[in-house]
Amino acid sequence: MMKLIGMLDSPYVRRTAISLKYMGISFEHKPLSVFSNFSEFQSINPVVKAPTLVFESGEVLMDSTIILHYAESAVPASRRLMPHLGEEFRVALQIVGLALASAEKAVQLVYEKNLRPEEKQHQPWIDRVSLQLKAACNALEEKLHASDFEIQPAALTQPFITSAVVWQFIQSMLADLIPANEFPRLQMLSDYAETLPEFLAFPPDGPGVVAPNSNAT
Ligand SMILES: N[C@@H](CCC(=O)N[C@@H](CS)C(=O)NCC(=O)O)C(=O)O
Repeated sequence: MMKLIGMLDSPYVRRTAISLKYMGISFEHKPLSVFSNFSEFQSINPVVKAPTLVFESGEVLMDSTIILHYAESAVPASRRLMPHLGEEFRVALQIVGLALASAEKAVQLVYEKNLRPEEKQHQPWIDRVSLQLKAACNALEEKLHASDFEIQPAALTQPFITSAVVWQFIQSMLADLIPANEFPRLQMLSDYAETLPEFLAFPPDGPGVVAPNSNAT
């Protein structure tokens, strides 16, 4: 069976696990941390990036977008999570792009704050990344508002899975900077998504996760 390596406090790992489950792809989840399990992770993928997908053949894929791109090609059209054509596809790509940019900026801030000693933190960089994070969240909120998305199980496709997972991550790590009440659409989506079996099966505080604000991803 394929193995998905990485901890669920990573929004990239979590969106991949939830999406694979939605697509009906069987896999074993191995919650290794890129920090506290560095050597074990390195023996599986020398680049030590989470998520990593390991095939039975031993072949390795990394990067959530690449893994999900592969997964989309491995299931029948009815189980795919991305629309394939036209306007719907373009809007889906825009939403996923904004959600991933929000995740990237949030992770950069968490790494800057948790991995660097305080005296080595660089305020201009923190300011820049904070501004980019806010811009991405604002644009994502607007895009969700403008899209026809209705909150119901059938609508939980890739753009909304990724938005919900990323929003939960941002709220758990950076709620002071990005207050939930300023983003009602994202908060509503996240509240709903977190009640679904596929989300509950892969909780952000799942196996191996130490505590919020730790650097365990
Ligand atoms: N673009 C990548 C980002 C993945 C990523 O940055 N994962 C973090 C964990 S949240 C990681 O591997 N960090 C260790 C490192 O970058 O050295 C994806 O979509 O999978």
